[in-house]
Amino acid sequence: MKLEKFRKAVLATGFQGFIRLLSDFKRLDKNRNNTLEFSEFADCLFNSHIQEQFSDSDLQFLFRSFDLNNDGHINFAELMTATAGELTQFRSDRIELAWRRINATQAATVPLTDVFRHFNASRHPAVKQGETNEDTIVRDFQGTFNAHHEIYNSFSDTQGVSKGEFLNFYRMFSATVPIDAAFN
Ligand SMILES: [Ca+2]
Ligand SMILES: [Ca+2]
Repeated sequence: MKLEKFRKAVLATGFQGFIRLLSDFKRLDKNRNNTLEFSEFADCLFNSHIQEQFSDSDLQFLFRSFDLNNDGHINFAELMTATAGELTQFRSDRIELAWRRINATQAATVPLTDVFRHFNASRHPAVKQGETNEDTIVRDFQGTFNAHHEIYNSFSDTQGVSKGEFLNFYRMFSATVPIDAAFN
């Protein structure tokens, strides 16, 4: 299915694929209204690393699939939802648990620095297997979280991370940063 093909193409490259998708979104929203119209969306895929796998009719189909509320625009949340797909109950419970650990006082938002402070790369499978080191994972995590944070908040200058934002980030990233081992 086309949507599955798109997800796999983005997620196959992990952090890098996702960062590219984020920067495409930002760059190709030419009229700066924080949504992608069809022409902007088509540019996004044609100019990225995954374009060659989609025909014109695929793009039309994807655009309609992404535009969940059917208003002719794809906003960032819609793009994320379509790309990340549905979480299993198990994953979603683990993400909730991590959020409660970070946000012990149950505030509406937590500072970005609190999210970073709780992140622990030492149990990441790639670190354990000696494929990479903790510094690299931490740098990737912070860079990607920051990029997501800016877009999620429409580039308004905010330091707070909401639960919705955290869940959204991890919906996308459960494939590349295993939540089970990630937070103290
Ligand atoms: Ca736009
Ligand atoms: Ca829409």
